[in-house]
Amino acid sequence: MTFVISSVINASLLRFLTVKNFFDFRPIIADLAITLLIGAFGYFFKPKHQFKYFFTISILFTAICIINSMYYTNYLSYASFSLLATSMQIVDVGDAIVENVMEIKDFSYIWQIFFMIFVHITLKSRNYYPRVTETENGKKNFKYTLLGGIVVALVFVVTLTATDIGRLGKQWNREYIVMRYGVYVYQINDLICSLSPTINSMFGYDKNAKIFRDYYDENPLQVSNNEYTDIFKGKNIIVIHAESIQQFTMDLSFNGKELTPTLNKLASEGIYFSNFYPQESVGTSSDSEFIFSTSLMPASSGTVAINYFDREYVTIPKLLSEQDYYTFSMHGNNGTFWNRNMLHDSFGYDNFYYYTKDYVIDETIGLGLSDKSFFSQSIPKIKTVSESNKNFYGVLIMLTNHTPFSYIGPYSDYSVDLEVESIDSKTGRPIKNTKPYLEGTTLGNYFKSVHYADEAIGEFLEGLDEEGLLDNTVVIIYGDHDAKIKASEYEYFYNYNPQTGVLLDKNDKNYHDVDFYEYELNRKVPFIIWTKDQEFNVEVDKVMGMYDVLPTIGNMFGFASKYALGNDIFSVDENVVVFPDGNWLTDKMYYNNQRQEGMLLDLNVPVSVDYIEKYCKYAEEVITVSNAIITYDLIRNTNESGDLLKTYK
Ligand code: GP9
Ligand code: MN
Repeated sequence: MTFVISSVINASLLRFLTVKNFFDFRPIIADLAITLLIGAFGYFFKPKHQFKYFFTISILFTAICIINSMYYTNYLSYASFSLLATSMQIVDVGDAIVENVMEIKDFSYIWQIFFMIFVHITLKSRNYYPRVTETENGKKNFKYTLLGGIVVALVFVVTLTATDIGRLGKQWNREYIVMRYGVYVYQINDLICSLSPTINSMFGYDKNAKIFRDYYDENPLQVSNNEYTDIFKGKNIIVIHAESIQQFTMDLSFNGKELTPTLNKLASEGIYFSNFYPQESVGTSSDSEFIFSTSLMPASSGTVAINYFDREYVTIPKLLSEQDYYTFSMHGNNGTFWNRNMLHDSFGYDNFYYYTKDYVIDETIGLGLSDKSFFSQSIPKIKTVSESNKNFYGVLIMLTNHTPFSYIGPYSDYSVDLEVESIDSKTGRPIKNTKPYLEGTTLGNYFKSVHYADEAIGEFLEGLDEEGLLDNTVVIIYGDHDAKIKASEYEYFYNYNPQTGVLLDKNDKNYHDVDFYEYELNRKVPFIIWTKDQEFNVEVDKVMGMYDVLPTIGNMFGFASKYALGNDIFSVDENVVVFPDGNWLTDKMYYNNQRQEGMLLDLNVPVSVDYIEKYCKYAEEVITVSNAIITYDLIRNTNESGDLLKTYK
């Protein structure tokens, strides 16, 4: 009883503290069924040993709640066994986790363990175990408890809809599954699904190969023909993967100084996509690299970088190799992080320059080589590449602006407090005063760090220019994902007035509350295509996702992938960005597939139920096809002739 009740309470508590669905009894019934079914097996043990069984399961269940609670704080989703291999990457960002992820509430589930011990000691002191050993019929108790569990499970099953069942099988809508089935069913189901990459590649191949064929038969490659077609054909490309830079930072200034003067300048001189969204999942940086390079979605279970790097993908480096480009990547962290040395090999880069192998470690910030040192050491390498190749494509992956952002202090003199000037009454001279605002906060450190990154990009471009490397080169910059800063940090930023020292109360009518939709929409990142001659100068505010990059720049440089799931933004009427959890965004609506509710972006432009259904179906289709490719290696397996790239223009 203690085990069952405490487990059900903890599972409910987890839902309250994460998805906040307070009034749904259905997951409670599922939690009850699972704990009864698992609890029944306790009767296989003699009463004096039963505690060990229930206690072990309680520790496991408590751990599930704690881990999921922490995970939810960071990713707004739930943990998965498929990420065990991936979690080795997270160990490397350990500081970030302790500083930013753990909260006291994550440990509120521990009471179950103490409660179990307390009840056990009480029973022992009352001589319960010897007494019950004489009278207890273990087999009978097992049977009745199991039967009880089955009846409760049946009651639960009756409440399920076809959508509920479908989503359990696919597992990408994790929030929905926990809301509907409770955390224990979710985690057991996740274990089964996580083993599925191995099991899956043995089963279900034909079904997925058909899904794949049908999709591409219905959606054949549309070769674009618009004013951007081939505009940059034959030019070199330098891509800057800007770690954790969000678009809204470009709109900020402190004390009259722009936060991102370099990005702002590039945006105003080049092609600036101001409504651009990352689509990464738990593979963060590595997912963004993957989506950018392939126009596919990230894996729903595990990560491409760790679990599926060895599949065949049609990538930008491979497509440009067809045009005799020398392709390379560069990074100031070690080559094994995110399995990059394997992943980049699989992407088809001719070379991967990294940290310990190719760079002198003369300045370390946070995870590795500082961005400024990384860039300045990269310039001569790019120069050498340019001298011996007709064209090159180089991707430079930045690092310094990585959570927890707290290392930036000594490298930044950008103030995020309020600096005010006043007149000294004695001397009559102007003096500077500082009023505390964001110094010392995570968001404040983030801003300082973004400013550093922006400065590093500026110095890099100057250095390239001095070497004449910008003359025939297109520079492409993208933020890889958001900085995963908590909503409460933004609320302080918006609601504290450093001038008056007043922090608005939550009940104040002017209080700026950062709700789910505002938070999600604010996750957008910059995407800029810039050339020194500023020939193409336009702002594109149509909503766009990372998977639209390949088709969009492919049209400009003369390549295309028939497996691309995104669109050339200049050839599509209405674009849709599908997120890995099935949520989607158009210029009219952000739809939360987890909760099956949406927000209109313009109240004067309503959408129909058909519209929502159409994009929900589309989101599901795109995620399914992408997973089929990734899991079953369908690009390789369906192209036996091996001339994958020959089918492009
Ligand atoms: C690590 C860097 C950061 O090398 O790319 O990765 P992230 O934690 O953002 O996935
Ligand atoms: Mn990253």
